[in-house]
Amino acid sequence: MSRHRTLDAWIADITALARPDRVVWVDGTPEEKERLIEDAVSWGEVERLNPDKFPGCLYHRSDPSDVARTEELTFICTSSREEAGPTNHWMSPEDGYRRARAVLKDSMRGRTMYVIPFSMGLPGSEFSKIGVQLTDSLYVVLNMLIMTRAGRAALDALGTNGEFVRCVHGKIDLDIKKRLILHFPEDNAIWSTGSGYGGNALLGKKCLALRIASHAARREGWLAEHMLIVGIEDPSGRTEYITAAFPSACGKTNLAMLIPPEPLRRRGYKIWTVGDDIAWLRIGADGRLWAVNPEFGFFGVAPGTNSRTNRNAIETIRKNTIFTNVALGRDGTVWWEGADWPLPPGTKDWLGVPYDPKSVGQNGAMGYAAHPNSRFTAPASQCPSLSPHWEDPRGVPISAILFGARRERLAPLVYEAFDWKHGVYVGATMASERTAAQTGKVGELRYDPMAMLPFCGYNMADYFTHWLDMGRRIPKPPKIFHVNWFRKNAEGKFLWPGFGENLRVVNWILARSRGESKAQETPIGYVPTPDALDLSGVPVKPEDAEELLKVRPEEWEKEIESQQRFLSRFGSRLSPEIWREHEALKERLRSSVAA
Ligand code: GTP
Ligand code: SPV
Ligand code: MN
Repeated sequence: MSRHRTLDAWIADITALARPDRVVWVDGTPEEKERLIEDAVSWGEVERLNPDKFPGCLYHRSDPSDVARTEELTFICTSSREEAGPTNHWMSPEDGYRRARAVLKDSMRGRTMYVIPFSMGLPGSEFSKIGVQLTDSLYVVLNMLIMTRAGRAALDALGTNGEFVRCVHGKIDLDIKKRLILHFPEDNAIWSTGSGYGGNALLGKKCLALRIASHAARREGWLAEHMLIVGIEDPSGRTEYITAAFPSACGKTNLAMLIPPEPLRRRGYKIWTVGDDIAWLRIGADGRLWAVNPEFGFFGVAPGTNSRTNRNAIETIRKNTIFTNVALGRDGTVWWEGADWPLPPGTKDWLGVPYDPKSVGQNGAMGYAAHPNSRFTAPASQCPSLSPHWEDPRGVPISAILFGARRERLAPLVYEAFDWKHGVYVGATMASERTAAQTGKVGELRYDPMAMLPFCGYNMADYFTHWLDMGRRIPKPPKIFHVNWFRKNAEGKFLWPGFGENLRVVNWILARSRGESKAQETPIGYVPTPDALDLSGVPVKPEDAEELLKVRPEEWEKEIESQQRFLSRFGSRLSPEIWREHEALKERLRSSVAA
């Protein structure tokens, strides 16, 4: 029971429907966490890792059918289909509630239902949002305690009549046939059934902080985005912040925690992590755009993480971290593809099958020891590069916005949009190769505007219009850029070393944002002149450096035809300004090819 009548009535309603044996309120104390871990261990939901090597860390294996977001089972339940738009799956609110209630009915018999009050953003700050998640999954509770500010403080911030997002989660039996991830933005409600996986089940994250929040942000004049936030301190001691929207598993965590390459580190460059996945952006009193990270932890991709690619992440996950679907050694240590430590003895893969690197591909685990979308859940507070401003309720001022994609061809390493409107077009026509973060065919190219395709809680045509409106309303808007760390050569090798070296590109971006540094104009935007990017000591051959920055108008003419087909899906709802940008790009390409 709380002091909040509406909250209590709602909990009573769900309790009567799902019929748990017990209802337990989560208050967020360390003693409580220890008790919850003990229960989770005794029920087999998690195992403790080696207490010497990974103190306070837990290991969890998902159901094999439940290892990534299931976008085809994710719905926006608005009164009209038009409101959800052509890129979202839609269900009427009546159908949504009816189906979810039928699945949830009696499903918690014999189980405990946990009540998790949580705050996205600092509890009590004017920009934060409170949610309350009901769940029958202890694994979800333990993750929520890391990813959100959960417990007493959130409940206190709610008072006796504060607004909150009602988040109902039932893992049921993790049956994909009972899986539904439903959003009711008109009611401030989320219902998720049949999955225990991160983005499907930790409802504060993608469901609340992106889908529900983006819907609210349009009404209230701000932006909820799938973006990292990072500060770059230069040798003079000045720190400037950028945000970057990259699709799932395309490098946000890595850029947010970047380690400067040795020569730049020696000159005094430092990186300050503010957030790695979600940014809420508002116009500040000074006319600039300010960004807040509403999360409290990192839910990061494990494979590829090592002390060379991301030492900050490795330091972050040494303790109090939950590892999901990675490989597990007999000694209680973890391993994954791309780890730079030896395979532990007696390793079992993410399915629990003994892992023999010599017979890879024959053990039913897709040939991997760790699932490609295996993850760590770690407290942000443990990150060595965490910014002192990461909990500043005003956020940090943004100097540049980056859109980025995974494209083996076409898109150069970096280019700058001509202005905000053109930048919105660049974001709206972002295409990226699919990754393992969602079910579906890895590698297939798909449009993922602003990296928000799976996360926009309303019609994306209206979302583009909202971005255009924001541009008019921000007195001092950040410049917009597009980056691509993933261009490949004919042999299929990455042309760009990426990771720490990405700071070279970010430095050019920041210089351009200050009106410094040189660029050449191309039909798609400004590209650095060959001497403008500081590549000293970067292991890239001169011909590869040239290729990385090359813009081929003939190739872009094909691209723009497919952009046109994509944009046409939005019909008359698409802003004419987007079409004007499209025509202008077409014209620039035509005259460039003709010349
Ligand atoms: P979500 O948490 O799914 O939203 O993903 P994210 O955007 O935070 O992705 P993350 O930083 O975890 O990167 C995903 C994968 O991309 C990892 O396997 C990384 O090793 C790899 N990666 C990240 N940055 C780079 C880069 O600069 N170059 C290359 N080649 N790979 C990179
Ligand atoms: C993503 O898929 O973009 C993630 C992981 O950040 S999840 O929380 O599952 O959405
Ligand atoms: Mn993400």
